[in-house]
Amino acid sequence: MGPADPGKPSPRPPPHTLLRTERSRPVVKVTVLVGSKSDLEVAEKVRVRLEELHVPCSVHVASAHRTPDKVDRLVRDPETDVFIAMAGLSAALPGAVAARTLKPVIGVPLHRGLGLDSLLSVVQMPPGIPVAAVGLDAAENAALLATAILALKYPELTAELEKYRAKWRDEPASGSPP
Ligand code: AIR
Repeated sequence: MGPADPGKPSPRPPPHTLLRTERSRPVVKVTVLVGSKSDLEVAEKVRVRLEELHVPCSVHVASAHRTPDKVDRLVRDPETDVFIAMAGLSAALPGAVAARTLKPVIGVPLHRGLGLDSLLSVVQMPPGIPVAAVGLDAAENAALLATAILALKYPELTAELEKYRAKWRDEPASGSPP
């Protein structure tokens, strides 16, 4: 093969192509777990943002307290690179996931009771088992942080994050996500 023509930009498949298997099946890179069906509204915000960033994800209801076996099973998924776990009240789910994997776990405390209950449950992990905690109900930041972690392995996702930041710059007065 000869040298690339410097005048021509090298063709680069879009990220969603790079994140597919040979059989063109999208591989789930982010597994989102919520403690209850009542948490699905926040999970949907994560899913939509990840989809816009071309990151395949799957969402599951699995509670650290009510269905621990299901949490066990989901954490064993070999395709997942990053977990996002969200729960309200005594929010053990992010910690329960982190206890079972060496992969990064993002914890989203949900504002169901006091707010402080779930926030401290997610933030105050014991030394040795880290959870990357975002703010209360912070679906947007959870999706972006997951994408930033994935971008270390799939550098094309950096371009997606740059596009996202550029939208903030274009609409600096708006407080809502672009
Ligand atoms: N939860 C479920 N199992 C353990 C916890 N901490 C949380 C859910 C939800 C809240 O309890 O994540 O935010 C209330 O759940 P439900 O099902 O009663 O609406």
